Amino acid sequence: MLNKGISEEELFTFLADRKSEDLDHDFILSSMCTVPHSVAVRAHCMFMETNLGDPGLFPGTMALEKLLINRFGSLFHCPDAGGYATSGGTESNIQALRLAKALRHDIRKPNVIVPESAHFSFRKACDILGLEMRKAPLTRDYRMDAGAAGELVDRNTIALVGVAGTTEYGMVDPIADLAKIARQHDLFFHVDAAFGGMVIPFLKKPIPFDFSVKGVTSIAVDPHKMGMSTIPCGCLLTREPDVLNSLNIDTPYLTVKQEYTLAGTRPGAPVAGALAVMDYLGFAGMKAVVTGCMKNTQRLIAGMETFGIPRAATPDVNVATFTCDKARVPGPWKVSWTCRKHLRIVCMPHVTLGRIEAFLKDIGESHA
Ligand code: 0PR
Repeated sequence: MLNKGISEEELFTFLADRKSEDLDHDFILSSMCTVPHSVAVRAHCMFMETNLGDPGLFPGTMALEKLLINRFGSLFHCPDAGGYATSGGTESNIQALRLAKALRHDIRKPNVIVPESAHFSFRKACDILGLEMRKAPLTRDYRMDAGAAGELVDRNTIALVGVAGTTEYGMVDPIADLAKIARQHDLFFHVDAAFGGMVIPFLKKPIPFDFSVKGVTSIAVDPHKMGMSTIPCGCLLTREPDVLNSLNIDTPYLTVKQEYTLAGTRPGAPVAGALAVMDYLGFAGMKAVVTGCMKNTQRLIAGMETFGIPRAATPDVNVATFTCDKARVPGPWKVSWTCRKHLRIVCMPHVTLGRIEAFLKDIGESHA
């Protein structure tokens, strides 16, 4: 801590200098986050001091969280779904497995089955919760092999996880087949739609991944990814509105006497931000955003292939992957690389057609 404070001007000059060292979004092609929508920023600023950890003090903000969950419930074909706003996909996934475990406390050595492509947050969840994580292999198109997943089920299995919009390849796992397996074995079935939840419903041909599929127990979706909200905002939804109460612990001196959330203090600001974007854009506006991102993804894939850089997969959502030599990607572009060493680009809303063309021009030159 500084002994004596510094002037506001000195302070903000210092902060601005540090901020100027951050990368310009114009060149960020690797991120699943984006520049927040202007209405999200405005709403966020309005709710800066709100704390959903003690909701009785902020009943208005609490109503917004309820509304946000209702919006997602309706979008995911279960208007009565329960849920709450988390800090993102990691917390939603941890809480989903925590819930699955709480519902099967009779099982002493519980295991969960996740696809090999599952986000690393499941590793964290299993560590914290003391669960054995069984990885089901993928089929050649990078989707979870439902048959192989079924073979991993035994009497200690408490949950099955499918991903709708995988982090690395943008694929949707065979949710309907997995749901069937979950129903056969009476398993908790969590769908990680942290990324795809705000993409798939707006596709030309939406792939069933949500509560319309019988057997889906819970869904993770992140407004701070394709929902263009401010960070941090995720949501965990449950088909049964009250099932989260099995995680309740006593919170005697708060305005609510029990809580099932993981975080204590929880920001209301990004929740207001997330709802602001949804209500400002509506279904039609969100569909336009997703249509643009998907078109840009297709343009990127077509452009790369004309340079002899083949796609690694044909994605269901706006994540494009390629077989490409690392040395040939010019700076200052920021791309990412999958575990299987494929070049990965996420066509987020800030990655406009103009940025795609600029990237194609640069990589085309480096391939000439
Ligand atoms: N589930 C899926 C399918 C994800 O893709 C992610 C994150 C999570 C869960 C976890 O979400 P939180 O990070 O919100 O807890 N996917 C990205 C990733 O790890 C997140 C990300 C975002 C990474 C921006 C980099 C970046 O610049 O790749």
